[in-house]
Order: sequence, then C-alpha cells, then structure tokens
Amino acid sequence: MARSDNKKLEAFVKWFRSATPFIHEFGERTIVIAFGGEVLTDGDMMQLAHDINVLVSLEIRVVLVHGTRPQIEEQLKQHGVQSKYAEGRRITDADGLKCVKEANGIARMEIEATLSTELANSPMAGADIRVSSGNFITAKPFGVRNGVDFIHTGEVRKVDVEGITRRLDDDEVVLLSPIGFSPTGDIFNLTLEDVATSVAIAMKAEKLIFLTETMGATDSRNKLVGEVTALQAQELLGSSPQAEDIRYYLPAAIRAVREGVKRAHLISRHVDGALLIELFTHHGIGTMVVLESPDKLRNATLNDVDGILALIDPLAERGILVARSRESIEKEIDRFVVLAHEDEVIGCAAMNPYQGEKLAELACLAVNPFYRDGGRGERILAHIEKRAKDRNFKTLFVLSTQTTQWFVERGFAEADVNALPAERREKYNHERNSKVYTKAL
Ligand code: 1C4
Repeated sequence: MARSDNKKLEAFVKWFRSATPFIHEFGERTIVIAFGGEVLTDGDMMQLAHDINVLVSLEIRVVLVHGTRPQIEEQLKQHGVQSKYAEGRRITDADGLKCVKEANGIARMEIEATLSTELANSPMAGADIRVSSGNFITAKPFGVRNGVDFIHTGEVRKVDVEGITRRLDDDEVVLLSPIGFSPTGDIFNLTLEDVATSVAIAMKAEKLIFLTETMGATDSRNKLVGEVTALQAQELLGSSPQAEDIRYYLPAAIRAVREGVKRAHLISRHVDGALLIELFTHHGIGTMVVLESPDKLRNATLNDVDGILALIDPLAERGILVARSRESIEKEIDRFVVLAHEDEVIGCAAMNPYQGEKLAELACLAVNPFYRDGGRGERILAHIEKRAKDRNFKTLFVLSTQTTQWFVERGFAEADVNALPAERREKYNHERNSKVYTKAL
C-alpha cells in the first residue's frame, strides 16, 4: 500500500474516532433540516440525501422541511400568473394557490424519489429510508395587513407533535412542505422558515439547521460570524447587511433558540457534506446561534493540562509563546485560567505574582485560532486584570515578541527590562529579546 494511502487511512481513523462523542450526543435526538427548493433545481438533492442517509443510519430523528420558491416561480410563469408581494411575503390568490399546490407536489415527489434511491456502489446502497409526509401542520390566514389581504398566504397555527413523534418512533424521516391546512379544509401557503422553526420548537429539537446560499451570517466587515448568542444575532441584524436568505433565516434561528431549541445553524448548501461537518466536527462551518455562550472562563484544574498543552505547543514551536513542560504547568496550575467551550479548552492565560514589587505578569495567553477575533482574548485579559487588581497588584506586565500591538491597543505601554521585578529580570531571555509592556491597574 502506498504511503499516501496510509496517511489517508490514518486521517480517516482519527476523524472517525473524534466523531464518536457527537454520534453519542445526537443519537435518538431530533434534528430539523430546512432547505430551499433551489437544492432540487440545482441538482444537489442527491448529495443532501447521502448526508441524510448517514444521519438516519446513526438513529438521528430527522425532520426535513423543503422550500418551493423556484418551483412556484416556474408554475406561475407557465400559467401566466403574476406574482404579488407585500411585507416581504407572497400574496397567494386563487390562481397562485393552484401553482403553489403543483409546485409542492413536484418538489415533494422529487425529494421522495431521491431519498428512495438504493443504488449499489453508491452511498445510498441499502439505505431503505422510509419517508412520511402528512397533514402535520395546521395553518391560519396571514390575514389583512395594512389593508392588504394575503388571501391564501398563512402562518403556522399548530404542529401535530404526536403525529410526527409516532412517525419518528417508527424510524421514518418526516418530510414537511411549506403548506398547512385549516380546520375548515382550506390550504395555506406558508414560509419554509415558519414551518421549520415552529416544528423545531414544538418537537423540542436538538438542532434546527437552515441550508443557506452563503456561508452564514456576516459582521460589519463582511466576515463570517461563527457563533453568536441570540442577543448578538439580533444586534448583527441591526448593524450589518446580510444576504437575502440570511435575513429570513437568522430571525427564525433567534426565535428557535429563545423558545427552547438548543442550537440553530445556518450552513452553506454549496459545501459538499456541510451537514456532516457541522454535526460531527468540533468547529463546524457556518453560523451557529445559541441562547447563551457556552464559553466559560474559569480557574484551570489538572484535567485541563492536556488542553492547555494542545493550545500552546504549536505557538511555542513558532516562538510566539515560551515552551512550557507538562510538569511546570501542573506545578503552577493555580496560576492558570482557561476558557472552555463545553469540554474543549479554547483559551488560556496565567498570572505570575511578584508580591514584593506589587507586580503581576500576564503570561501564556492564547486563544484557539478557530475562535479568534470574537473578543475572547480581551475577555481573558480583562479577567486577569481583575484578578491582579483584586489581589492588590499595582501593575500588570507582559513580555511579547509578536503581539505587542494588541497590548498597546488595550492600554499597555512599552517599558524597559528594568521595569521587571528583580526575580523576573534574572530569568529574562536576552536571546529571545522580548519586549516589555506594562499597564497600571
Ligand atoms: N498583533 C496585533 N493585533 C492582533 C494580533 C497581533 N499579533 N493578533 C490578533 N490581533 C487582533 C485581531 O486582528 C483582532 O483585531 P480586530 O479585528 O478586532 O481589529 C483582535 O486582535 C482580536 O482580539 P480578540 O479580543 O478577539 O482576541 P482573540 O483573537 O480572541 O485573541 C490573541 C487574541 C492574541 C490571544 C490570539 O490572537 C492568540 O492566541 N495569538 C497567538 C498567541 C499570542 O500571540 N499570545 C499573546 C502572547 S503575549 C509569552 C509567554 O509565553 O508567556 C511570551 C513571553 C516571552 O518571554 O516572550 C504571553 C503574553 O503569553 N507571553
């Protein structure tokens, strides 16, 4: 076997093992996956079916909600029906409703056909996915708003939790269309995000996932935002322009986590395997909305030593941090704080006290590259500053070779090596030639 093949196999084994905690976590939990009708028109449904098949094989309870925008547009065009919009919603009149019914029928049939694939020599071999659709959504009219009658455009009124639960208990995948029925037998055209969010909330889903056209929500500099609390997501909507579908999905994600869904994700449908990356790797892709940040800043314990080493060793190799042995960290563990993202150490720092001179050193400051630029470094710094102040230290100092500007921007000023406490001065590594910065507390 070629060496490169060996490497690929090693990587595969490593990845598979690292996915185990997620497989344990999501098994038998409910995940709602919402995707626009574009997945069908662009020919990406088979790719998505492969990933859904993986989830089903891991006994994850899957509810799919599909959109139909391009299918409805096509039907309207074919039937010469004019589209009318108000308040960002389609007004569905009698002719429009005929098109909505046809579009939903076509979309649903195509999805069911794809999920029924069992081709040998393909990831769907032996899949045997049973799909269940039905009248699980009760709807009410959107009504007359600002004088505009939305006629057959509606909103979710009730979700048949018991009915969906029974289907999921029977190991079926539930497929929902963005239409609902009223007790009077009327049909209403609903939005994909309303159905997906209402179902995720009603089913107390573990996750609500929207497959999006872009990578996710962006900040004011157009940079992808990885993880946000509901409050931060709300602020983003007010302060940063978002792609069109994100403008619909982000408020839906906020609503979902505020009403009990554990996490809501916005991930690109254009990345092959996006669903699997999001669910089975530590860092995922796209934007994740949570109610509160799972980051906890706390004193380190001996259980954190492996995590601290994993974080700082690569930085020490590059000369950014000073190398530290496991023993030295264990011995001085009381000086360390860690920022933990659930069980993963994603940031750390230590405070070295020089009691006599009332000076404290901020050392070993690091944040996992994936989590940078989210204010975490600043949060750790503020914590160490407070800790030093509470213990009556008058000045905080740092030694740095490559991060000097970061400290200057946070109130530190360059100082002479002589500003260091005598004990620290003796240990100063002249070969390293680090710069010294101080900040009065
Ligand atoms: N210079 C200037 N700005 C920087 C920067 C740098 N090297 N690195 C990041 N930034 C900027 C970002 O561009 C961003 O700017 P923006 O977009 O807000 O305008 C901002 O900082 C992000 O700030 P944040 O609050 O979101 O912070 P995080 O990204 O969460 O974390 C760290 C900032 C610097 C902690 C992070 O980038 C990191 O882990 N870097 C690698 C490790 C590092 O440089 N740590 C600082 C070490 S100095 C050593 C020791 O071992 O004790 C060496 C001792 C010796 O003898 O030399 C220390 C203290 O640990 N000393």
